[in-house]
Amino acid sequence: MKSYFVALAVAFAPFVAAHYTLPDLIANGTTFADWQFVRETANHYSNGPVTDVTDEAIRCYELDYSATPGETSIATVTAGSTVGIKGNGAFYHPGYFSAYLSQASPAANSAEAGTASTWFKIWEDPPVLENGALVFPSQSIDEITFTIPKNVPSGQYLLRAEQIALHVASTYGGAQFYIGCAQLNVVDGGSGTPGPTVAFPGAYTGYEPGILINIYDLPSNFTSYQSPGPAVWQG
Ligand SMILES: *[C@@H]1O[C@H](CO)[C@@H](O)[C@H](O)[C@H]1NC(C)=O
Ligand SMILES: *[C@@H]1O[C@H](CO)[C@@H](O)[C@H](O)[C@H]1NC(C)=O
Ligand SMILES: [Cu+2]
Repeated sequence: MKSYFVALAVAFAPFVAAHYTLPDLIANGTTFADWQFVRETANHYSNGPVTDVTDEAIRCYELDYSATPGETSIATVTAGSTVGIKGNGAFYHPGYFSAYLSQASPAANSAEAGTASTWFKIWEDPPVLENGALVFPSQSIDEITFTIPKNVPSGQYLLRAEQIALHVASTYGGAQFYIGCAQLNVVDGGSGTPGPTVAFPGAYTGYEPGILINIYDLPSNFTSYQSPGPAVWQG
């Protein structure tokens, strides 16, 4: 049965090559197995994006909201260490990448974790304006890495990585959200007060200038890409 699905996935691969999932946590210099520490997402076969920012799928895109958290392991990581997320292929589309943390109560593998306004941004990789056009640093690479802030309090967290692909974002609902949430136990943390915090859904309206944008025809008065969502917590 399993090999049947593998064969099917390989057969369809040419048609879905432009889409991707974010299944692998990188920690301690190791890239871990698909869905070991990242909650398996509903697009694990289709690789398709979330496009409705008001849908609950915008949070972690779980295959099953109640069962998937408990089926996923929790990775212990040290505050101040480098972590990351690897895709199941290159991030083919041009987009805005960012990462958020949420304190996870009662635990990172509980369905309740991250359902309140508890998410703060810890990293971003925005497009940059060069010679009048946007350049996308995360495009065509297959992994991103960043630091767990040294001052984040120790405890259970969800780590949410997201690329907002902008290749067809000139109309409302066109931006494509590629999402993965890893379950973490952060140790050796500090006494910072992370913020500002937002909820998913809730963080985006879909009308932000960094989400509803024609990247191929920028307005003449365009000066820089405006990141959607909260500012990065400086720790
Ligand atoms: C990473 O290293 C720390 C410190 O040695 C260890 O406690 C932790 O279990 C490791 N995490 C993973 C996911 O292997
Ligand atoms: C750029 O121009 C558009 C329309 O001409 C206007 O709506 C927008 O506010 C302007 N943006 C800035 C940053 O000045
Ligand atoms: Cu795609």
